[in-house]
Amino acid sequence: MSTTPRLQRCAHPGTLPQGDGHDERSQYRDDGLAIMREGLPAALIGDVRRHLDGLLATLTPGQRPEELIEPHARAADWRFWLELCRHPVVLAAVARAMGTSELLLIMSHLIVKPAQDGKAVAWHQDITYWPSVHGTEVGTVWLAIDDVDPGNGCMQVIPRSHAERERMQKIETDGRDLLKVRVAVTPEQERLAVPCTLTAGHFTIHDAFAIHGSAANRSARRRAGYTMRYADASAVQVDLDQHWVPVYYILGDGSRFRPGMRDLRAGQALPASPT
Ligand SMILES: O=C(O)CCC(=O)C(=O)O
Repeated sequence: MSTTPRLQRCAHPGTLPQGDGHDERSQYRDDGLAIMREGLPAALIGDVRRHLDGLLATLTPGQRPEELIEPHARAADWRFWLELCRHPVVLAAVARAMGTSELLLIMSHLIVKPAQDGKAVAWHQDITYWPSVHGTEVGTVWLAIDDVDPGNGCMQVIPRSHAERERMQKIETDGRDLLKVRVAVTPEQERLAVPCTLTAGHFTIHDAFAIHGSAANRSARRRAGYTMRYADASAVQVDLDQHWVPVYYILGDGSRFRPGMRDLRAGQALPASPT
């Protein structure tokens, strides 16, 4: 049975799926992509935009806005981004989609494609980028900060490309895209790709093996998104010495907390320092 029509339907903001979480779990498990039915409040997204504008104002000449890496650990306003990563709506959605109640926050990245000259992100699988992450159950939240659609280079995901759990070879690109490498995708796969059209505040979750990417932004509209990456703490070990940012134990009953992690479950104070 093809699941593509369901995803295409869900990819439009007016028709985000309704349900009790079962849909999200089955979409994520079967398709490698879940489009969440509940978004973040508009007032919070207004704050996110203000914080983002503040970061963009500090970019030095030559620094690309697609490369605002780990703001929850590196930005002057890291507290804001870290709190966003443990927003209860986000955590509940990730737990439902991934089918776990034990979560680590392992990374985050603001990918901002400015109007007219936003870079493409070539087809890739996230799982091949993190040598310190041992295990495969990692999901990425892609939170829309602006309204995003194919016109301004929204993310596209190839449904069910995660299913074989196969790590594909990276091939060099011409270097004009963000990653400068890609994986080989057939025309048939490309035809099936689902555009993640989202209203600001809504978000998707994709599996670390799912092939995804996005086109350059040549439109007059900015395309900003915040990716927050979560590992299932019951299935993934992170090498804390090798990992470049702190690992936060962000949801769970305490059984998967390990020395060296930071406990950031609901009710825990933010750390004194981001690193
Ligand atoms: O923002 C994009 O277009 C790509 C995002 C991405 O590659 C990721 O979230 O892993």
